[in-house]
Amino acid sequence: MKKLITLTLLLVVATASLAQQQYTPSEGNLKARQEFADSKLGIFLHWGIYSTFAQGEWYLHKSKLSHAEYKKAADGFYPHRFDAKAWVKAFKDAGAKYICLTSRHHDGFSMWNTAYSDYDIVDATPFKRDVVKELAKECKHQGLKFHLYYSHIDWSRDDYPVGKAGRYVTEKEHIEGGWANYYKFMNNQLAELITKYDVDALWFDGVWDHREDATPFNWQLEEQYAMIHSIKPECLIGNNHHLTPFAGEDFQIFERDLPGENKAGYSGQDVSRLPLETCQTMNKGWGYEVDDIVYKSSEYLIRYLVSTSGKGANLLLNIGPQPNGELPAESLVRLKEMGEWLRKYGDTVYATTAGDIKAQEWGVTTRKGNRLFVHIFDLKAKELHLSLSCKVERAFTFDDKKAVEFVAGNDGVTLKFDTVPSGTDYIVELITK
Ligand code: FHN
Repeated sequence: MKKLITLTLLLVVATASLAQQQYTPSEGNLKARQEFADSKLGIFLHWGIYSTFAQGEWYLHKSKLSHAEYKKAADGFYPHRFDAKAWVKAFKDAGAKYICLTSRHHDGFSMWNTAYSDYDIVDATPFKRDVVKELAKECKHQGLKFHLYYSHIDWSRDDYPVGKAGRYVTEKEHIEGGWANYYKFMNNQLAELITKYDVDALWFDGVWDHREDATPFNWQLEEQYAMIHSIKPECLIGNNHHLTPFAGEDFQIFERDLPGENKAGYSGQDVSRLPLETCQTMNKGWGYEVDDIVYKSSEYLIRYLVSTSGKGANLLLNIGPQPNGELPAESLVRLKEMGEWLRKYGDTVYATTAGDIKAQEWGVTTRKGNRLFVHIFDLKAKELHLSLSCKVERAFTFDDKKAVEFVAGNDGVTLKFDTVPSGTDYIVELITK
């Protein structure tokens, strides 16, 4: 069985990498990729009718509620404190350059006024406001890129072919012609999203739902991606399938791990040459959970952002908005503190590439042209040896431009400090040749 799964995976990966060579992104797409790669911080928003249960976005699955019962939440979804302008301002002030909102998560509820279902925020809730539209408009107004999460899984429609995760919640096991119908539905919705809201990127999730099928499941992604790119060639496509990118994808996603790492258990895939993005939570879960109150500190999140940049990737940092439309107070504190830090030190992060030295216990490095930024998080000594293949011409603290003494050797330089560097991120800038 194991052999069969490995073989299947190999086949999928081989087909995907072959097809990847065949996709030619447009000029506009390449430009959008570069802008994306330079942007470094995005805000992920898991928000839907599941928020009303305050038990996370998998509540329908976890509770084993019937869908008919779960659906009643739509009639109680009235986020009267939702204010797109205030949300986007908070994200912008935090230093984020884009947002990614769950337009439709696995529960199948659409957060926009879709023409292809009544199970949406305008038709099925007393709120009757199209939050995708309002956020798209505000992002454009305030200069942030607008990305949408879209689940390939649907736990509410009978025509979605039941996968691993939906067995508890989908009443029908299989209906003839289901996939063809569902695929058409998704493509209609995707075309609608791109045309109505001028989406900058689509973020897919759910392919892993059929990973354990005995016969490989054909998601027909290539046709779907081609359809998206035919409507808007510069719309970036990413897929959280936890594999190396497939044909037609424009960036690579990592979940809860930095590229090349696998502490959370979702990764292990090769790191591609596409722009990279790591999604991570501020607390534990993605969607709002009333008891999920232990948040990562701002210091931790700043260091995580810098470490993500050190790998040449973006951080897509998640917030689970409350059912009343407010962002949790704890997340606002972190946004504010990250923004303060980025206003001072953003130059060492935005538009940088991966540093010359891989992450060390003391910290990480980022690079911009001939400037190499040494981010020291935790150093116990007054000296720091850096193995470098380039020459260092000058070294100074980023904060106050004070010269830092350094001794050049055969394999790099040793920085010498008067006192042990301390703080969230003690940055030394090296001018290199
Ligand atoms: O099942 C989802 C989960 O709810 C969440 O959206 C995350 C975000 O990366 N993606 C899936 C798990 O891989």
